[in-house]
Amino acid sequence: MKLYKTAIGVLLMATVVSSCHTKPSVSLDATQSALIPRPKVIKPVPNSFVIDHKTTIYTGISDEVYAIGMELQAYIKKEIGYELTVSQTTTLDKENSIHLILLKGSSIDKPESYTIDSNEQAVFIQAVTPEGIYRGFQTFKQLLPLEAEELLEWDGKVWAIPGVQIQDEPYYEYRGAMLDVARHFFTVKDVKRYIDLLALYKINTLHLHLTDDQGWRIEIKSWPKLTEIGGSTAVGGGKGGFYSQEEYAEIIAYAAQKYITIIPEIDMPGHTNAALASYPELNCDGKATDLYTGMRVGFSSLCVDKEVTYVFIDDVIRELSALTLGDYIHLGGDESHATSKKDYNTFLQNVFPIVKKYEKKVMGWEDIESAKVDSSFILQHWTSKEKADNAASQKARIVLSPAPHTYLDMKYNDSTKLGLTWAGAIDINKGYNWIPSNILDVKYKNQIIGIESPLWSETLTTIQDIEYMAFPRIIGHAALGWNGKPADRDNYYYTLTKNLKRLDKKGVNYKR
Ligand code: TNX
Repeated sequence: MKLYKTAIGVLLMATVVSSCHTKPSVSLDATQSALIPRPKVIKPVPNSFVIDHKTTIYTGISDEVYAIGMELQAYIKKEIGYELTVSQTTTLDKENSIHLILLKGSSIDKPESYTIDSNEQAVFIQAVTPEGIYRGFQTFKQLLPLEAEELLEWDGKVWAIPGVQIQDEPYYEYRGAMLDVARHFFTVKDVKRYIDLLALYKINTLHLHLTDDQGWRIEIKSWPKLTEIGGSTAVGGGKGGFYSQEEYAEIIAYAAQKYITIIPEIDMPGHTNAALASYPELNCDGKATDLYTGMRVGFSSLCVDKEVTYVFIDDVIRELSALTLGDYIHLGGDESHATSKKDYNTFLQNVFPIVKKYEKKVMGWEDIESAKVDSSFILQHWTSKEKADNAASQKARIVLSPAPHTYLDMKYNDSTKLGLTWAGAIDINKGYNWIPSNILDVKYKNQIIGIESPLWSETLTTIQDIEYMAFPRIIGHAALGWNGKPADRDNYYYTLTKNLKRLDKKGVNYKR
């Protein structure tokens, strides 16, 4: 028996069976890995799989799975320096190999389900979709110890994944984050960094709040002033910014590689001052408003009676749909206090068919239920149980973002410098300890498709701010979405604390 040299090694015992050329036999305990979200079934098996420089990754012929194999290769290279061979084939030889296997149909039925089997000889990550393999790859990374260990009498670093059989699938199909890039603008690089972090916890949707009173952040070629004027500032009067369509497409493609769907939101008829300041004709009185850099809500409205309003929306939805890979366009619809109830419903009934015309479906905040929705809609609950229940009674599918649990822009506690307070403080416990299926009337339980964590950016200006407010609370939301309910609290805290060391390594500015 040899002990590893480093401190964490105290837990890890290894037997060097023979010379330097044979892999050491290592026995790690899979139940000690800090896996978040927790897989449905974990069965430890005795012997661990040791990665060495001769380990080969087999992906089969699928280009998508091969791309995941390449990402796995890059990860191992970065962590321990071994550049493993990635073979776009399958093999019967199971010696010293990691297999990403795309199954054809099978008892695994949800698209993101996967299994991991690892033993002394090989590791198998199997799923019926590349997406499932990708989710399994995230678990695989969490199974690996944080650091490769220098093992005495072994020529090189030892990095081993515990022997284990895992069967896993998500409880909810929709596990989302929302980022407000309108109140303050965040660069493509910032958004990619956020995507990287979300993917680690199997979040599969990123809703981008692209427009609001303070800024219009997506280029619309047929209405260029939206970004020229409307994108030129931000809360507090900073310089603003926007994504060109090319940059936006780059974000979408980047997210897609991590099996994250981007849902764009163009908020309307309220939250539209940036558009109203850019084009006078969108205002009922024909006069452009001033740009707005404050934090009030509910004062702006598109002009419901003007034909040009719908020409404008048609152009925006057409250009945006052409860029959108997912099925949904989010129309906002919240806090339209400057639009009469009647106008609000008329407006939305005019706009819904435009989204349909471009072969997309409508997502909106729960408020849009008043305009009549159906099962093709996703409505997002944030504050009114009554509206969310009404939406569900019209057969809409529901994403839960109850503000008192999921609003990442709420302060953790009184001493948090960033953030707002209107929905109350949200500490780790408040964020994690709630049961999604209890939020709506119980008869609508099956219409809940998942949860989403909105991060409004009135008070946030940097990626460090984003990281601070999102982490670690969003990890709890990701776990809730995957597991359907919170785990035992002590167990969760223990696992979370351990897991956060991975974020330390990435330099994430999470709230300690
Ligand atoms: C409410 S949540 C809003 C946003 C604000 C947020 C601040 C929702 C649909 N609307 O306009 O940014 O509160 O927490």
